[in-house]
Amino acid sequence: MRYTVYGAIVILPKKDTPYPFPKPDGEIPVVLGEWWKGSMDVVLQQLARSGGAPKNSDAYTINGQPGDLYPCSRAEKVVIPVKSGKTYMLRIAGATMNGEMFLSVAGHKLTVVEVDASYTKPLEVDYVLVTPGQSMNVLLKADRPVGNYYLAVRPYIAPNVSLDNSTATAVIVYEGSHPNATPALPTTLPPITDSASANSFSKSLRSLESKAFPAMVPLQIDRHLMFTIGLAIRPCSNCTLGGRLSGVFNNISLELPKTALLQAHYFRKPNVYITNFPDNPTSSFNYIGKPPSNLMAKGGTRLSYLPFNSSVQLILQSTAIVAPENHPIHLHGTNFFVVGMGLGNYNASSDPLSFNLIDPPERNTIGVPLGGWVALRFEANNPGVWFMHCHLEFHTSVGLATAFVIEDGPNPEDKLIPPPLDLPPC
Ligand SMILES: *[C@@H]1O[C@H](CO)[C@@H](O)[C@H](O)[C@H]1NC(C)=O
Ligand SMILES: *[C@@H]1O[C@H](CO)[C@@H](O)[C@H](O)[C@H]1NC(C)=O
Ligand SMILES: *[C@@H]1O[C@H](CO)[C@@H](O)[C@H](O)[C@H]1NC(C)=O
Ligand SMILES: *[C@@H]1O[C@H](CO)[C@@H](O)[C@H](O)[C@H]1NC(C)=O
Ligand SMILES: *[C@@H]1O[C@H](CO)[C@@H](O)[C@H](O)[C@H]1NC(C)=O
Ligand SMILES: [Cu+2]
Repeated sequence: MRYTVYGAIVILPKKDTPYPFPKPDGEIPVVLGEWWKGSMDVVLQQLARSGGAPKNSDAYTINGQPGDLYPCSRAEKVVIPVKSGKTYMLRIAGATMNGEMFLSVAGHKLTVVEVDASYTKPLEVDYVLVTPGQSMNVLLKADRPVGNYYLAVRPYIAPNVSLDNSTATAVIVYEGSHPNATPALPTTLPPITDSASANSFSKSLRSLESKAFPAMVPLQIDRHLMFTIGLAIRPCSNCTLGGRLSGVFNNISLELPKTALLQAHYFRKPNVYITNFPDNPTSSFNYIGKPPSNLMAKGGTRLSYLPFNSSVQLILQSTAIVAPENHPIHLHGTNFFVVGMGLGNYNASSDPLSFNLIDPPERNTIGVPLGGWVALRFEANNPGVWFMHCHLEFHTSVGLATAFVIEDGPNPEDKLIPPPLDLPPC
């Protein structure tokens, strides 16, 4: 569970593969976390008992500290020392539980060069949005007068959704400035419910698409999929609310089996899952309009089967069922290209005309716009069973998840490797 995460795994480029931008003078991990006063187990027990939403967190953190705007951590705030004229790479990791975070540095521009470990065309911005599960490398040039500047994060929250709305800070301290001098707060951090800023940032990213780092966007599509995303209600006899708020793709909330999905697939164990996840919504309605009056969803362990090497286009369409929200959807096992993104209902005849098949961003987690859709493309060439889920911890824990079963290919290197000899028997 991410609430125990205190650091980041840093992936460095190979020695003979330099960064496709001038080597920064320093690299600074910026791990965004979320913190509850008290035991996380109790929060989870309360969630299970009520059937509703979990208790909001008490703070967001940067490298483990909430910073000056909370009463508790003034002495132990995170200080990031910099020298005038130097350029630093902030390695930002979104390890919050439920908060999708806007991040800005007072007085400074940020230049995004990498998202989810894939290089981008340099993008100069006043703020970034980092959802749980996303990572991002941004360059920060120490080109302002010597002084102290806040790096601040606060969440992007859908209207009518209750979430911790506090602001965490770290202090960027120029050499020659007093560490206790009062820093300036960024004026560029978007307001908490600012969907336009969230969407415009996500839409501005482009793959680097260079000779050394080409964007291998699938052009021929073998399989067209469309999954709606949202919340719904599932029966719950012993919940205090009488039902359980659940997360759904195509109206199906994932029920996790006792046997691991990958194990069942590898050993061909029957009756653990069925590969009949619907390729399209089973009922079509105005997804972004007034939700249907029946909020009930189905449960099931239904997965999507993909023959080896099929190229897939997946439309993720948000719905307004229970509450419209931006859901950060994360796919395991392969990256995808975000070839399209828009507001409203996806239109299969007109929207593909504006797809970017040249330099779309390559990611593994994408925030699906509140009241909108994204179009993703990927090659199913990594055999196994791969989870796809909303990276808001609450939503994934109540079933906003499914998985792709990707079959082995013909060559030895295209086959799923056997489990380790010490795989626990239960
Ligand atoms: C938020 O709730 C109000 C009152 O229930 C409603 O009028 C409004 O449409 C809701 N907004 C969204 C985005 O759902
Ligand atoms: C943040 O949440 C608190 C408590 O829920 C609320 O009183 C306050 O108005 C919220 N602030 C903003 C900026 O939404
Ligand atoms: C979802 O499934 C439930 C249970 O079968 C059904 O009652 C409901 O109408 C479905 N909702 C949608 C939006 O398809
Ligand atoms: C898989 O597809 C790639 C091109 O997308 C092709 O080069 C490769 O030969 C295919 N592999 C198999 C086993 O069909
Ligand atoms: C989809 O777009 C086409 C072309 O613009 C338009 O004729 C059609 O009405 C649209 N469909 C829907 C459901 O809006
Ligand atoms: Cu979600």
